[in-house]
Amino acid sequence: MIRTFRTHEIRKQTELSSSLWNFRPCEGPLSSQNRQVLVPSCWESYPEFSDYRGKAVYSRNIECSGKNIRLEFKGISHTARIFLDGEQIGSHYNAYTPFSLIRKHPAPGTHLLEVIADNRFSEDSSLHIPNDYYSYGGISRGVLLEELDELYLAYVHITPVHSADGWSAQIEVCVENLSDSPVSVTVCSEILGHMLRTGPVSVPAGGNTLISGALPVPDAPCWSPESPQLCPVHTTLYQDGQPVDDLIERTGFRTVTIDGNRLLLNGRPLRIKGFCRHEDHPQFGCALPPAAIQYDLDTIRHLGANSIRTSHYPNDELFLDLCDELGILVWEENHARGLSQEQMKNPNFEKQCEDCIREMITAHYNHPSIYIWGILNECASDTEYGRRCYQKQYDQIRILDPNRPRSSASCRFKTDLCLGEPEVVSYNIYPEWYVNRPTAEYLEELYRWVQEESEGTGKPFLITEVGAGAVYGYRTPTQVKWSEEYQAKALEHQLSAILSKEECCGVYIWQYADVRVSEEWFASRPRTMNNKGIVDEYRRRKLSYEVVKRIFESYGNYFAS
Ligand code: ADA
Repeated sequence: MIRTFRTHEIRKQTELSSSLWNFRPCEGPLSSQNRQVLVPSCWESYPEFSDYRGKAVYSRNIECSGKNIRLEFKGISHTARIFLDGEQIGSHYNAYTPFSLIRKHPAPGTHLLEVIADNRFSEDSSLHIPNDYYSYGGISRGVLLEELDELYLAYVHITPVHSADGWSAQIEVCVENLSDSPVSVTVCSEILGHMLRTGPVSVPAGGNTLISGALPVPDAPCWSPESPQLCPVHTTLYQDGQPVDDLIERTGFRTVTIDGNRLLLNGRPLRIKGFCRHEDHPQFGCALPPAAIQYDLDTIRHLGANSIRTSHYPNDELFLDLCDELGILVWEENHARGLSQEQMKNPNFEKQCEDCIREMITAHYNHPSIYIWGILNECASDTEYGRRCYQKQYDQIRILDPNRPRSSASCRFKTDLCLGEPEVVSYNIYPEWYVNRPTAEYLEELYRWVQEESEGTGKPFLITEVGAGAVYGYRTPTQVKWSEEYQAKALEHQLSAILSKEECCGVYIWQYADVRVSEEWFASRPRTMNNKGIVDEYRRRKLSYEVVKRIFESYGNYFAS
């Protein structure tokens, strides 16, 4: 299962994941051994590979008819090289964004597909570094094999627009032409029986053409956390009047706007009650199967939360499909955590961030659950060099998606230089954990600085991390740090102070579940885990679970208008 719905009726699509592949490490004593493993998976889930950091080869045969083929990889952790019959046909950096490769007219018959995945740390990798989460190895998300004619739909982006006339959909279609001559095409998009026909339009040889149009959908149902109604969008590509390709997407008719210091969802002032969640599990690494993802979403809703922050990277599309269907709001962010100015000066940093943002927004644009794009969690936003990097990434997001607000989770207490560009000001704070001060006092001092001395004055103000550590099962009436009692007490104080502050538009708890961290972090992370989950890595509830549930359930999804 790669998506929760079928994305093609015309295009022939074969799922190469949910099947066994050959696996062989490239280094070490086991490199002579071939074994069969299920893809998607992380090699840390295979016996003897729980801490393997290196390269490995995944391989399998594929059958080709002689038509063009398109291979889509939803995520390979963390650097990939792709080979067909021993010839490299592509490569990709970053575990958390999808990429695709086209091979024109492979000979009919059986071909050998090989993927070399590499999860080593090096100067070549500016974003996957030893960190307070684990960089796994493997083909960690779905793989698709598709057959294409000479023309195909690369993507279809749908923007819901609400006006006095009701709902309409702004539709942008990207048509690619694989042939050696220009071709005239027409496109038809359908939503709830309403049809938008555009063309004929010429698509240059070996190039692409963007085709846009507005489709009134007056009877569109509204998407909201309370009523997450989704609409299929079926787009068909025609050449000489014949259908040659199609793409089925989904949209949710909702608006996200800013009004003063409020985030509005469908015109109502939204209160965020959320969790930061890593894609991490002791049995599956970052390759959580659908049922494990669903379990987490059900638990987060059981806790009275309405949002998840994809800390600190774009998530699997399957996760986003489920959030769309369950009405869970998503803060999705590009891949970065806690990079210093020096680390941001890695020569690969800017391109690797730019690629991640482009791939994230191109692939995830249509998900109504995503209400905001985040960048550069706790990076060097207090330096002039850092400010230039933030500005470039905010500019890139504005071009790719002018309709969603932008933000960045900062830890630069009263020194942040990057609050002028984003629409929302967000901070990670740890009073009563890293900072031994009462939450209400610490929060008020930060808020006053933002309003009176920063460029973030008057903007929506969001707490994107707050929490405390607790080792599951460590119980003590003395309530010392790392005990479950301490975490429950700290979160009671933190959440009460933040959610009772009317100027604050919400909170994300750090974090949903305990997660594995890089071995280099052992000194400050008991069990070499980040233990700030309100459930442990096996999703066993800590004492704080009921505290969070009680407080979250005592606040609605919206402020009084
Ligand atoms: C930071 C960071 C998180 C996590 C947290 C912690 O806020 O954004 O990824 O490391 O600190 O547990 O200290």
